[in-house]
Amino acid sequence: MTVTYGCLEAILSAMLEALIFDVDGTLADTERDGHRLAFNAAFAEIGLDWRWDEALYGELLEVTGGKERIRSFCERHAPEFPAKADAEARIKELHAAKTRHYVALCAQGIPLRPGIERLLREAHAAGLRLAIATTTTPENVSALLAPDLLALFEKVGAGDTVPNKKPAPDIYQWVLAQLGLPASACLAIEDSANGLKASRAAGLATVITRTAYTDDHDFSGALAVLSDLGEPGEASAARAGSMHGKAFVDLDLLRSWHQEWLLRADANNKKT
Ligand code: XBP
Ligand code: MG
Repeated sequence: MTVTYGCLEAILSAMLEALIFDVDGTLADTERDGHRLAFNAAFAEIGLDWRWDEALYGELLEVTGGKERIRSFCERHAPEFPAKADAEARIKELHAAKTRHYVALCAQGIPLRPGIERLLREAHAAGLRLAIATTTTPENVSALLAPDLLALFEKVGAGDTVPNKKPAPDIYQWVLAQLGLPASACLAIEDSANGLKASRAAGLATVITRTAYTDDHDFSGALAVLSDLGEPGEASAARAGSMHGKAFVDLDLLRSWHQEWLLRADANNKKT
């Protein structure tokens, strides 16, 4: 592959301008001890004998969006429910109760994943723009993040802002439009196959930090697949992608991965 100097210069000058973070499973490991417990608390409050254990919830996570997840559960496990005339209204009522319980759980404190606060502050201090692209509701984002961390995000794309939830690219396309940036100037951080499909369909280079629920997902096309972002003294384990000799993910490493991605994209363009 011959890369002309001018072309290489153009590629290398394409700065990384923004980081776009997923929320659930990425900023914090919220699914098992947050959302799942909130769903069960809502079912109990409304008088339904549904209980989502960890194994069932892992299956149900294939469907993104709380309302969509309840509907999918009903179709498979409670077929009499969606047949009711007021099923949609009752799903909305259930989801509103669930969100109340989730916000209460967040108030007790759900810890951020390793490296998240460190990288957010490092990136913000270096002038990178930060945004969120999530399937969960805006109130859940505000409940999870301390005000000073939430304030670092310029745009929050969440929940029903877009008609199609992940793995559709809609929420990432909405965030890119709000930022006024091309995908090539940004990098996404995700935890799941649905999230990766969404970010890649929006043209974004994507770093994966796996969770117990997503450990066996297909992460083909990710820039790197990591245990987490790591911390000084708490090394990140890379299942795919090179850490370039670093023990944890910092802005310098993200910039290196972004450049590698641009060069690969340019080489692929030349092949076509
Ligand atoms: C994960 C989701 C969300 C949560 C539940 O979102 O799919 O639906 O599981 O939250 P992310 P809601 O894109 O951040 O990984 O009940 O508010 O949908
Ligand atoms: Mg996620």
